[in-house]
Amino acid sequence: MPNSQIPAPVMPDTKTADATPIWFDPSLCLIGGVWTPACSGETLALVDPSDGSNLCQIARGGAADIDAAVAAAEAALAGDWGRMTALERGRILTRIGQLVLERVDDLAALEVRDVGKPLTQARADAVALARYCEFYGGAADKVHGETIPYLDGYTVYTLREPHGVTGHIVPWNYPMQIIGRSVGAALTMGNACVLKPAEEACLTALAFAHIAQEAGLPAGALNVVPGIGAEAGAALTAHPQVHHISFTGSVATGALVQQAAGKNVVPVTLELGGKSPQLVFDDADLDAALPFLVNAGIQNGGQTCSASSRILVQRGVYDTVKARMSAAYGDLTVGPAADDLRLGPLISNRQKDIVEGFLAKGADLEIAGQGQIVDSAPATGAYVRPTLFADVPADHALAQQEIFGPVQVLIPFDTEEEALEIANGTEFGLVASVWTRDGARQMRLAKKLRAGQVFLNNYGAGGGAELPFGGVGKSGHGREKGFEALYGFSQLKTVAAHHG
Ligand code: TXE
Repeated sequence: MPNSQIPAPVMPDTKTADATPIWFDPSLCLIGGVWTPACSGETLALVDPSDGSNLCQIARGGAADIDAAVAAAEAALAGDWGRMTALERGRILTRIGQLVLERVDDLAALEVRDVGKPLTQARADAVALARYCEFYGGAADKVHGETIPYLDGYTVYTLREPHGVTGHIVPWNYPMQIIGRSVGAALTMGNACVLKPAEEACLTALAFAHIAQEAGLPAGALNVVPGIGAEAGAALTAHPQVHHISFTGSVATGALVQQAAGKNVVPVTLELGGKSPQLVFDDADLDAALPFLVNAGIQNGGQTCSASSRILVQRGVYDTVKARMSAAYGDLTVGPAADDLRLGPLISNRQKDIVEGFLAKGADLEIAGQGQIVDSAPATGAYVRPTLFADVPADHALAQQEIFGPVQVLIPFDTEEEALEIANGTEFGLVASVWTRDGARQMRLAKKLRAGQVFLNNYGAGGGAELPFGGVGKSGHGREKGFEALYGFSQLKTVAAHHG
């Protein structure tokens, strides 16, 4: 179990010469610009999911560390960071982005070991982190208030101001991307951040903080406290001096975070995953669709909030799509992240157990396709075979619940109305995609699909930093990415001057 507390040594020697070069001490928190052990002195083991070995020890931060981090953030707001102009903040963000780009390989190497992400996908995440910093760096001085025509004798204008101290609780599936979109946007608007990375994977969060320091981010503008969710995470969300909370994770924990924030009456942004569908109509360009149909389900081992776990196919092309996806699944290989296959291990054996539990629930269903785990994959790694189920009833557990593993279901439909009803028929609503050449149908469905993002004849649109992202229903609320995030990480003040 990745969360088990294992006291010192700080840098275990379980890795040989090919071990990840961790160029910083991973057992420390960053508080007020100083790298320091957790107040308790305790550490947690970080596990390499490719083989189950101990990678290193990280700090087991707790309430006292969160208190210190929040105080450091308040001091930064009262000091250099709080006085900085938007242009200066933007320059720092841009510099962070440049340094991230220079260190893409170093960051990717950390993620390969820590998350079990195949190298190509880990590199893509590092590039995306740089992109968020570049995008927000450039946007920093382009977000502004407005003047409002009002009564005679008044001049009214609005100011966009930071919330103050923002809390960021990040999961293990895309640490770099989620830090980029959340911390990047919060810093851009002049907030001071306290980041609590996931206990399963936090090396790139720490690396990012080192890079931010190198880029000249003032002390206390970004503080990082690794630790267990119920300890450091809960302390952060309950802290009365935290003025905004951004959370990405499970529905159950998201509900706890919202409750805690509610007690202090602070806004939250919740991104809680989904059961995102792709709707394939008879007139779809199947050659274009096929790579997206499969990849959107198995990328990062299906551990993606916007994974497409439901493939809805109109009857006229159902057998063709099933046969082609089945063949594609036959080509999928799973193995150690360093081998850079299509799939690496899942994040942990705990996650593997969850996914295998879902596979067991599908025992009565037809398996239309499965990938292979390569022989060289250690038995101690968290590997599961990607699996495609066919003819799955829309109300089946596999078609309703988030699995967070490489599992997709094929669901046949006859009419557009039926497809819409099935697509909107879960408690989630993160993203959805429609494959059809019929322009009117595209427009109708784009309006009626219950989702925060809709893709027409594509899936994910490359995940651009520019595109507002977030869900409806149990997928959460609030939007990250794009300018929308900058509005979310700021509050509007109206100033009304009476001058006669
Ligand atoms: O999530 P948690 P877990 C889903 C996915 C997965 C399931 C469980 O279905 O199988 O959640 O994963 C912190 N107060 N997603 O257990 O518990 C925790 O330390 C404050 C979807 O990892 O939500 C970590 O940093 N924080 C998802 C973060 O919350 C707490 C990504 C996520 O952990 C806390 C990950 C508490 N009481 C999982 N308890 C997505 N939307 O992409 C935990 N945390």
